[in-house]
Amino acid sequence: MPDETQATPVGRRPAEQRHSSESMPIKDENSEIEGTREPHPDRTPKPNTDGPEADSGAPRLGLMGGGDGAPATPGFRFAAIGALLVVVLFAGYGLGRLNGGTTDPQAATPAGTRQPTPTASAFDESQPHTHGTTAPIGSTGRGAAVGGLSLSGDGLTLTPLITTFPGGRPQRLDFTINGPGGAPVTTYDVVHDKPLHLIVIRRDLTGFQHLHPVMAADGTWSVDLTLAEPGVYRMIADFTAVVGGERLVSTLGSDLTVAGDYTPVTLPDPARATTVDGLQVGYEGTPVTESTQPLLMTVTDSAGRPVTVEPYLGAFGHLVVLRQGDLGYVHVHPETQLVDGKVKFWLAAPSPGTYRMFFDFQVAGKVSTAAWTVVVS
Ligand SMILES: [Cu+2]
Repeated sequence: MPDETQATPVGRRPAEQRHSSESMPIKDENSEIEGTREPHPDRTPKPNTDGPEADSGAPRLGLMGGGDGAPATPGFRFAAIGALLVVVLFAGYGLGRLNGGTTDPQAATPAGTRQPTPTASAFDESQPHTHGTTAPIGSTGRGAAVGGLSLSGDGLTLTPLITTFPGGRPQRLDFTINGPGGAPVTTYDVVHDKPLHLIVIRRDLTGFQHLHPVMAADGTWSVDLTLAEPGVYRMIADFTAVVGGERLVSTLGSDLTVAGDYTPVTLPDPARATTVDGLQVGYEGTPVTESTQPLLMTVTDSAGRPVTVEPYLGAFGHLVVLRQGDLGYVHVHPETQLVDGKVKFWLAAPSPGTYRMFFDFQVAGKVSTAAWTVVVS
């Protein structure tokens, strides 16, 4: 893996170095990406009042075309299903990778999804989808499954070698994903350009980081991690392990702690627009539990002029949605083409509740993360 070890300045940074937006650069000696932290809400720019138009009209469920070049998995074409986008968004990363559509034989499993090899091609990373559920979108009307809530699932166990961190300075986070026999898994599919995606966030939904640890030959994943403030954090590993020829799409989570006085930060109020790195980012659409709805993200410069959103990690954006209360996790990818310059996701909310949505996107070669609070009724 490339060694990109130079610390970068605060703010926007080259895409190849990181994924999230926030303000504090984290030097990542061993990871390909640098993470930064989301600003605390009290430092979050005020929402614009002139955000995106209210909505996009009737949702049109349909096939999305094209490939984003993501996957290693041979191509099951969503198109083949020919029907309403079934990708169920929202279910924890796992399944999203989908399982094809209309005939999912298994119930969704939040922590892991077993995908026998023959059906591994049943999903296509190039299609909009959610990682983490096996349920076809809209099949139940009961919302999407979430991932990241358990240390184990489907015979895999997330095993952090250390879970206590000092506040405000980097420490190596090492962990393994142990297979059914106990030994660390060493074979993973590359999904969206990476074999494993790691989300770290404090329990109050501040300090979001999206990192890409690097794996040693023995299956130990490592990344330098800085947890800025005291509190309990959640690490969520999102990956597809290959075990005995089976592909296990999983999102497993563990707590990490920083000793000290913890003062939970209240989430910012719900808003449709925010500002990050000098860009205005808004969204249209309203997530509900009963159905999968479109969400369209618009990025403009500070003067409100549209800017060009570029592909990043095999897609025009990455949407991580975390539920307040348990940090239930959903990771969604957008349609493969921009829609009037907008990045279009499809999402079904897992339940009523309050969520924080994090949208990673790239403009002019640099990656930013916009975040919004969303209340689903
Ligand atoms: Cu990632």
